[in-house]
Amino acid sequence: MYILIERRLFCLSSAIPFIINSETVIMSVETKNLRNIVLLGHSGSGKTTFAETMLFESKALNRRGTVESKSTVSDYTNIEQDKQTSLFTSLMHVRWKNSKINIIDTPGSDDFVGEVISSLKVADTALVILNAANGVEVGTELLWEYVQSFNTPAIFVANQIDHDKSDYDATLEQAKERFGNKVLPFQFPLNQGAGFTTIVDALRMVMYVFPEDGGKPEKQAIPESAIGRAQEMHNALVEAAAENDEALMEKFFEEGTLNEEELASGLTIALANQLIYPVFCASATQNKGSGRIMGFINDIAPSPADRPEAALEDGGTIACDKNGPTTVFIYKTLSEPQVGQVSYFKVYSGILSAGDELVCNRNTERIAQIYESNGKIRTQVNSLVAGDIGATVKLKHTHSNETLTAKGVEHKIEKIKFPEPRIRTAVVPPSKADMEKLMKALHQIEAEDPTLIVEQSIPLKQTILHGQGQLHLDLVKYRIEKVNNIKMEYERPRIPYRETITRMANDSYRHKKQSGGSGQFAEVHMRIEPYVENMPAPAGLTVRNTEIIDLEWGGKLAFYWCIVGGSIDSKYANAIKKGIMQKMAEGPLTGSYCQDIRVSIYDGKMHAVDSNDMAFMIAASQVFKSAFEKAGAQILEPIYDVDILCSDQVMGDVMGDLQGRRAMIQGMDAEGHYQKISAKVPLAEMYKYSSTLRSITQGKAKFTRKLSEFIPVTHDIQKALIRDYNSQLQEA
Ligand SMILES: Nc1nc2c(ncn2[C@@H]2O[C@H](COP(=O)(O)OP(=O)(O)OP(=O)(O)O)[C@@H](O)[C@H]2O)c(=O)[nH]1
Ligand SMILES: [Mg+2]
Repeated sequence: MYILIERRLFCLSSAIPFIINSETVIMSVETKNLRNIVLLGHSGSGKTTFAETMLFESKALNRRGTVESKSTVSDYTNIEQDKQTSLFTSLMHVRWKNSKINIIDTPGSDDFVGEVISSLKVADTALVILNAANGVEVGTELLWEYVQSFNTPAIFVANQIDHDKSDYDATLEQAKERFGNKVLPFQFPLNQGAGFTTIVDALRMVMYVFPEDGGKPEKQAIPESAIGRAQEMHNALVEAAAENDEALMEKFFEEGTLNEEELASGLTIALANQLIYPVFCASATQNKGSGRIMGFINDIAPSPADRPEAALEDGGTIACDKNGPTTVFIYKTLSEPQVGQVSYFKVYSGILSAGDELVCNRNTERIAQIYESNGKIRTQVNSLVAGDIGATVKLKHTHSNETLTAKGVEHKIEKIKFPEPRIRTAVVPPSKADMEKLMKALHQIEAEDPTLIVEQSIPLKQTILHGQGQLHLDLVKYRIEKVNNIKMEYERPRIPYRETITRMANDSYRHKKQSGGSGQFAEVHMRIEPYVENMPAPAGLTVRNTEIIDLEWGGKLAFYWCIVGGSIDSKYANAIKKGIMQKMAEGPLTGSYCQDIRVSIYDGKMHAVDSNDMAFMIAASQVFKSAFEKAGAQILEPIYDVDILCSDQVMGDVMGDLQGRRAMIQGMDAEGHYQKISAKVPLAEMYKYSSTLRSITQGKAKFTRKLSEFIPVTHDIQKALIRDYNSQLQEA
């Protein structure tokens, strides 16, 4: 299929205006010719620079930018250029031989793992960039878990071979050790380090010698000194290619080798099924090696149609077929100055054409323009076929992680699951006038970034942001200040404590008010006890009715109606329950949520004229408070399960720091070259943990956390918390 493409100017960033002339080009794009590649790897391994060299080598660029001169195609936003690191995924594409290769560059920092996950969702091959001077770094190991969970075929690139400290063999060994024996070298450098020029290619059995400033290499015969190693590698590749196809295996046994076509066919199967992880070498800064890797991607990497069918929300699957119903999944949105929301998508099925009307959640969206993208430069196209990745602007109703389909088609692509937040902060409330603007802006960022959660906490009386790390939260602040022009400060977030009781207590309260006409009267007798599942019925009471309520903040309220002889009409039960719930939402000790309490209403009084729902609500709330205080009231604090992955050298520092955080170490396990420490840590001790961990380990550790349980605080902490709360009440 040939698509007419009109090339125009689109300046979407406030960074540097970009101008290109209008022209019209004809390009061929068939699903089988598409290659969707995601660049992954530890921060600083060279992903963005590698993307730049791919663009340059394929002539999509005529001048190569650098991260240092803030001129790469991928890192085009001001903040990425300021920080000299990628913060958002960025979509680019090149033409190489028959293929259109879509390239998604991702940030290596663990704070932006959401960007990695959404890119892996739509990519068909991962290009894992290793820094050959550092070997396999912790960020890459963590990313590998996601590559595995998406079953994405992967190719390793040992980058920075020109680095003084480059050690290809050590990097290869580490990769085998961490990622298994499917890691298979296709190349090795002959002269790594400052004078790097030469790569031996064991697939083609040829040597590539690069000019000093990189680019197209000269092919030469492999020298005697390297032929043995090259042949050994080649044999391993031939064996790997033959292994997964009976016909190839037979041929291999008969003839002891395979021809080029057979080799390609076997390797294609092996790569697509994650039976091999090829390793290549490169220097991104010196523009050496990317051409061969793009050639391999063109020849061997799977097209979107070669991957398993995509999972749908309803449990079914959908084939990547241009004749299927148009199905478009938004994997990322980003608002940009002067443009508004840009939505990045993959066409999972059918053909998306400009002007199409598609449906998402019963809302019709007209897709007015479709773009191919190279960072901030977007080129308008008429249509994109199944498997292709592109961008559109100004969608009104459709957000990240949602599916647009042709009218009458109901299915949805299975949503991306994002990890739990790892860090929280509170926002210092701005002026009343700015508050509304701030909340709107925060919710806009939240809609674009599913790893950010904005919570307006009523019990904590704070706006809390939950994110992935300090850098992540700093980025939110930067965007609010620079894009929305609202001053924003962070402060220490309060802790969501819980309150409960430790023993049984009985109490009663009479609410009586006589003011002018009709008065208010209600008397409630209540027993409260700590609630545990399957506890025996309250001793000495006659239970008429029971209700176990799951509280929205966690834990339970067991509400027992034990009135005999009609001392309170059962029509007031709901009002009584409401009064209790009101108090449970603002606990008697510190205003925190209460949980796991059984309340039995066993006696009371009512008045024929003066009793009403309001009176019973007040009486119930009062008696709950006074009974609670008699029942060994206890404050509980949230405890998190924290898993830290770190290298041996920094383990002592990580443990020392944990000890200062009241942590309870649960275990230590070796994971490859890393240690995994599992600990239970009170949330109150986790403030700014992500920056502390980064600084004490120089970035050589990563952590995840998950709410584990609420446990009682010590007597001293409880006293201090109650004192603080009471002084806050007096100040208010
Ligand atoms: N010597 C050498 N330096 C490189 C090479 N590739 C990248 N660098 C340098 O490494 C640093 C990081 O490069 P980036 O391309 O920003 O790395 P990245 O993987 O995109 O980093 P994040 O976006 O932070 O995850 C820059 O200073 C690059 O110039 C290489 O092949 N050789
Ligand atoms: Mg980068």
